[in-house]
Amino acid sequence: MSTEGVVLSRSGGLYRLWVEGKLVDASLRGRLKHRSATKVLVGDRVFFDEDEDGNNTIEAIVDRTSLLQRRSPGKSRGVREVAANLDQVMAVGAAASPTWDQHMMDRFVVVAEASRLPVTVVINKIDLAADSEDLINVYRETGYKTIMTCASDGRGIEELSLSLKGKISLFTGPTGVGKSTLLNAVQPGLSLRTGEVSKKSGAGRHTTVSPEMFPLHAGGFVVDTPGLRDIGLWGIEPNSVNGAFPEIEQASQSCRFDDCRHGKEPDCAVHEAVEAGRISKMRLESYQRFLNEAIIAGKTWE
Ligand SMILES: Nc1nc2c(ncn2[C@@H]2O[C@H](COP(=O)(O)OP(=O)(O)OP(=O)(O)O)[C@@H](O)[C@H]2O)c(=O)[nH]1
Ligand SMILES: [Mg+2]
Ligand SMILES: [Zn+2]
Repeated sequence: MSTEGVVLSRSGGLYRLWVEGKLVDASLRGRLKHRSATKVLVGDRVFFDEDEDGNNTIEAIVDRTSLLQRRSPGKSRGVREVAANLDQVMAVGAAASPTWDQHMMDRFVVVAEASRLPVTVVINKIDLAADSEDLINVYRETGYKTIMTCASDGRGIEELSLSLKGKISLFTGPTGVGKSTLLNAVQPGLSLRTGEVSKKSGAGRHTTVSPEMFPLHAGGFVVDTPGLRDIGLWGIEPNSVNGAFPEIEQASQSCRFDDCRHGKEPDCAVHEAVEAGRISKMRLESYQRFLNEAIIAGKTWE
């Protein structure tokens, strides 16, 4: 008789499963170890058997409802599968320390869109910057769900907890922005390791080393992941890029040309919206940059 469990984490060949409120360690059945076999990921629902010696072996993976993938930056072609069966992605940035980088946030949003996952933009460390409200407004105006947090004084933590309740959520973003600290604030018993931001470079130091999922008392699961320095968009469908910029898509309906790239074309409604302050100039820059990346990568692929 097989038992069903959820994969919380992996360490070498050992998988930690959550089985009706208990932790169980299991390894893979031979055929699941093959290179061509589907990799077992954090968030996967699996069936396992226990032998007479008490060793647990994962026999099968249940069909996934979603799959979050990411690409390395630059030209390397590896696609990484990050986690399975997620309901949503929380893209976390810091208002300061490390310095806020809107293009990077836009990238994380595109990556979630490309895996067809709903994304919430979280801006943490609002205690360290006076302009946090301006940073988040850019996303509020796009229609994305947004949350402002301060893990150190608790602002926004209740709102964050509420949006995690009953769902499987993955935290992603640059290193050092406070993903693990936020999760500790949501559920203090988690005791996740958190790092110091280097005074010199202002950058974090990769305190979290591999994706790990945790059950929430309130219901649902959260996945903490290691921060990324950069993230590639090659091979991503231009449509996924479009999907991550709903405000630009909407305005472009009124451009004179159907195929307007919002460059130097006349009567470009997107440019008009930027000039009128209704669309962020930085967002348009991200959009154009990412579309170029996606299209150029698509061409070299054919
Ligand atoms: N001032 C301030 N510091 C914070 C806040 N949230 C986190 N920090 C600090 O930021 C540093 C990095 O936090 P982590 O939680 O380790 O960051 P992380 O995003 O998990 O980093 P990686 O695991 O490397 O991806 C720690 O020193 C935290 O104490 C906040 O809201 N305000
Ligand atoms: Mg961390
Ligand atoms: Zn246009």
